Amino acid sequence: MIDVLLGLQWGDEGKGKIVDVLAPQYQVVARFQGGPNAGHTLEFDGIKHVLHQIPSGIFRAEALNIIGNGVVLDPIVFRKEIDGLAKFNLALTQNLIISKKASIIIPTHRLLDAAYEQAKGAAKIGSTLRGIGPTYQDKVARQGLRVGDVLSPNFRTKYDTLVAAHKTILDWHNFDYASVLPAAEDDFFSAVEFLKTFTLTDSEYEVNQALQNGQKVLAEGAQGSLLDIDFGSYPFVTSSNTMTAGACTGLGVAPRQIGEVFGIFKAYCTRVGSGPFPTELHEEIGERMRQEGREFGATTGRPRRCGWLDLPALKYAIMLNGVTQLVMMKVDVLNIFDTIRVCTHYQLPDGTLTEKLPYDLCDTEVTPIYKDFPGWQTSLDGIHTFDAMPAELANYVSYLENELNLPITFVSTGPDREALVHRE
Ligand code: 2SA
Ligand code: MG
Repeated sequence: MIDVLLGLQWGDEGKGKIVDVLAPQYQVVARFQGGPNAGHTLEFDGIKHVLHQIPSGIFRAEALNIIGNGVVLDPIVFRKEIDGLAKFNLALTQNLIISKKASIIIPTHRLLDAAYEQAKGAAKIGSTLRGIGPTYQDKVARQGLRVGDVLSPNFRTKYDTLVAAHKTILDWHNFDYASVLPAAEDDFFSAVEFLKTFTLTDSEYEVNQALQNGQKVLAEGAQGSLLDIDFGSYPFVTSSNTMTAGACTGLGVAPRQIGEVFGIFKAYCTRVGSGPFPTELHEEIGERMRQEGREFGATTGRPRRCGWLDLPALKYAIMLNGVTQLVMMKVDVLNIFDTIRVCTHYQLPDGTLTEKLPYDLCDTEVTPIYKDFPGWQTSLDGIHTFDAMPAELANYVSYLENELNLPITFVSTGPDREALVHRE
């Protein structure tokens, strides 16, 4: 079976840490969507490391890591990531393979991302400007470049054709590219040569062979369910399917092969980029949460918007993903609060209460209805069992399990690999 691990909110739930913790049980760890927009943070042995495109199983020597066909890969970022891993002495060329069917981000995709955002003005998505949207656009338009193309003698011609099309759009937007493109292209083509030193393959065969051999595969989601292109708060979403279903198309596995679905959520909510966020805290309390949780983009450094846990949104994500167990992250960030709030319902403008996400969350002003819990206001250091938790936290966790109808099998109490409560 292939297990899936994904974020149930707007990303940054702490997926990287949990993949790293679970990886020893898996022979294969695979990314199925997204690209260098992701920032998956891992901490161990006093080292903090951020991964963008490389699966978070890379630090476990036994695991084969796959960058799947659903990913959009930037060769320049890839080379930087590999360079950043050099000090860890990992057998990277053996432990990492890349789908030939993954899409390639080229320098003009980044420029287009910036041009589109600029044109939107105040309505901008708040994209990470990593070229994600334009690359998926070209994939769907059936004109994109794929990793396998770099092995073709026609690669340069294909590239030039695509860039010519991009330049027309950039010209139309009056967006300067002449001053930056030549240097970016030099960088790109040398990074492509570097990419060729890795195993580029039809990784759907590898994944299915592994499953047939009885190996365990973990699919690692990026961003979060509420940023999904179909079910997120459109248009303030990313350009891929961030949900369980995306693991099937993004790796080439059949839906019936899906086993456990680990749904990762933070004990509160954050969102980076624009778009609706019903429980957002604007005042001093949001700022305290941001500082305490070190809520700044792992890729862009942007401050993340912070707010209380949103159960209607969480229930929606659980439903869409078929979550089988929950993982609750960053609980220690709430140590400082005397009251912990949870949004149980939304009140619509006409006064009715709902547990469902309205179609037009962008235009409908919903008022969150909260239930308050007393905080535990104590450090959680050294706590590794549910029994050792402060009563207030135990109470809060069991309330959520009841509401969400699922077990919370891990509770994370700090960034380090070891700061974790696990219930068998
Ligand atoms: P994009 O770049 O086209 O995918 O942006 C579209 C929206 O998706 C959001 N998005 C993210 N949200 C949270 N975390 C992400 N990764 C980085 C991180 C982000 C960062 O781990 O912190 O460093 O700023 C991520 N990637 C994309 C984005 O904010 C837009 O709302
Ligand atoms: Mg992140």
